[in-house]
Amino acid sequence: LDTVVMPLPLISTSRRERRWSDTSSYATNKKLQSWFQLPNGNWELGKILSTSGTESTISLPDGKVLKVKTESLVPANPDILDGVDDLMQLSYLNEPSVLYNLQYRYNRDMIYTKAGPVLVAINPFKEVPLYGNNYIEAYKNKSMESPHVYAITDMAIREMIRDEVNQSIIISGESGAGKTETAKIAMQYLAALGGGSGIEYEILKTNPILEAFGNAKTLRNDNSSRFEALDIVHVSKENQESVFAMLAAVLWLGNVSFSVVDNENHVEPMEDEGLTTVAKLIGCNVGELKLALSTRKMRVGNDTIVQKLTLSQAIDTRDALAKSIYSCLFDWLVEQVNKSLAVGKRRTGRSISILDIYGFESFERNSFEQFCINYANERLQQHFNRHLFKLEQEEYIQDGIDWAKVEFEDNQDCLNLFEKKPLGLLSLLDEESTFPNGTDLTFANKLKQHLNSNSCFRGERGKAFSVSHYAGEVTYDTTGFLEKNRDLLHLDSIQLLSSCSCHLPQIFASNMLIQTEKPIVGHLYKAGGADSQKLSVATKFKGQLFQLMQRLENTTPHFIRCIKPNNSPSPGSYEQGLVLQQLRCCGVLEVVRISRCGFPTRMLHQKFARRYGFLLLENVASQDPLSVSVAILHQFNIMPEMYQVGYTKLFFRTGQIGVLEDTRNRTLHGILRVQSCFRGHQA
Ligand code: AOV
Ligand code: MG
Repeated sequence: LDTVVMPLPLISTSRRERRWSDTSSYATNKKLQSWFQLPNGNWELGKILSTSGTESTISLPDGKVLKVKTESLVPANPDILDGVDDLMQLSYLNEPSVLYNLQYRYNRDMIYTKAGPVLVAINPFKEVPLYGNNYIEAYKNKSMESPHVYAITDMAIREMIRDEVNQSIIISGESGAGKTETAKIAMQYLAALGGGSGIEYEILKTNPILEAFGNAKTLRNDNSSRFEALDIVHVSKENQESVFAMLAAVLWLGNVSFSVVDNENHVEPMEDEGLTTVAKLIGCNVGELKLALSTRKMRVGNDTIVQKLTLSQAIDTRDALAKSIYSCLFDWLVEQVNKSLAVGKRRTGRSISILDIYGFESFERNSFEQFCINYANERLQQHFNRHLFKLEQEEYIQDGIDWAKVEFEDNQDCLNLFEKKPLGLLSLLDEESTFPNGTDLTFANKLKQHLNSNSCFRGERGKAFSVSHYAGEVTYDTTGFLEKNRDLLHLDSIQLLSSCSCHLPQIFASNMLIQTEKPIVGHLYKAGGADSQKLSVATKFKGQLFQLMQRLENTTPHFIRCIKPNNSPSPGSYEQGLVLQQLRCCGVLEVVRISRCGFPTRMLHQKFARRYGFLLLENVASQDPLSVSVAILHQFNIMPEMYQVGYTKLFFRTGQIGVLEDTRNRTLHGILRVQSCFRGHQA
């Protein structure tokens, strides 16, 4: 599943490429180094030997001399800027320069680079000597400042304390780019700051449990040491037994086989060891289980009809049952872990959330799963855009500071394609899922009929359609969309599970049905006395996604962009085209451009005056916040080009507030020391 096939970027003709290069302002002249694009798309550094008219002569490192169109050359940075640790420091900001800078660092195991406020992390696919206690210490006491997950986590902690606002660390990138590893590295830092015993340490320890259950491969290697872990999060011995009983039930379900029982090809499960063991494990009788696996109750009007299942329907039902036991079990575990972490813990009320989700996926064949995953990534991308481009610039303009707008790639059209009602991908999918006669083909045709006017949509042959995502075009095959969206778990299985007497009944009871105000998909199901409907999978997914986004909106975000340098995966290999495509997707150059001319740090006049006012040599207690602020700026010699005074806030370029913070901290520590000396003296 990890091999991702991405369309190769059209490097020379892309619209973005034009905008991104600084060629227009570049007057070519002798001896300058310049980027030249080879036919294979890679960039090569050449020396300009001469320029006449629209043509230039360049020499490549291998000695070749070429005549090329001057306008096709892209300026290279002087050697002294090789491998700068923040792309903001590049004199020429263009794609080949950025690619080269990242590669230069990558080759030296410097996998982290700042792109303004964003941390770019390139997957090393090998162990790199950048982690552990010595590094953590160095970042903690600021003796080390090169870009790192530790540094960004440290910043989140400081800002949480300074601004009294919840923080989030949002990690994105393609599948296999290193998101989960990065999340663990961030947690490592938090755990170390907690002194090895705090809640952060326990959170870190919950990782193996969640990973073991969240990953089908490890499930097969279930072993006693993991059993590393259930004790730590205080799952009782009895519940541990039940957890393993449920896992066993899932495995045994796979062994249930069917035999044909009539001449219409209807089937029933064989009454063998598999069936009886499952019944025993989940706590129902064999007859009930048999019925649930061979029939389907449907409500038509006021009548209930019982439909017998064919082999393929029965297999689907069996698998759906296994999957739902597994997913309920997982939800239950997450709940236990959360409960265990909350018990008796001191809560400060402020939090740092670390978000690690599945990355953008584009395979040769893409189905409903990729559809959901890529939709989620599209939302996350919008969050990124909103924070780094839109809100940022709106704030400048609102507060009346001098500012020339920077354009960015907006993905609102694509989100509309998914979310618009009633004519969007999700609505149409739900609608078609409720039609008894709806098929994947009628669904595909409906999309083509209604969505052709959206520029992000393209109908393909047969049952397929394409979406232009921010990260590239993906073609989806609608085969199986309707069934997957309806969710194969039928009423009979739900009833079976909610009535069974297994040892973890709370696992099943509540998770199965979600109560809503109006029916969205399917029939009205009645269970547990309450009227509830089953939501479609896509609608549930969208709901969860919106909740997530809402939570993130209330935090100060810190972004980490993980990059996969090759598809092999192997250490040391850096494929320019692949990296470039990912950099374009997440708008790295635009972010750098904004940050270079932007003012990322800002503070209300009042807060600024309160925070640093006491450092002033003159007494200004009676003055208004703006005057105090200006006095502080003067005393600390902050240059006029380094800040702007807005109507309500002061805006600073990167790094400026650091000097003030340091002085403040030193002064405060000094005062505290004096106070404690004084107290010691008294005692
Ligand atoms: P993902 O989380 O981004 O994919 P992972 O974090 O699982 O990707 O990383 C994939 C593999 O890359 C890991 O198993 C490691 O072998 C390697 N790797 C990543 N980061 C590092 C690092 N800092 N140092 C060493 N090796 C690393 V997905 O969850 O599939 O979207 O769905
Ligand atoms: Mg992952």
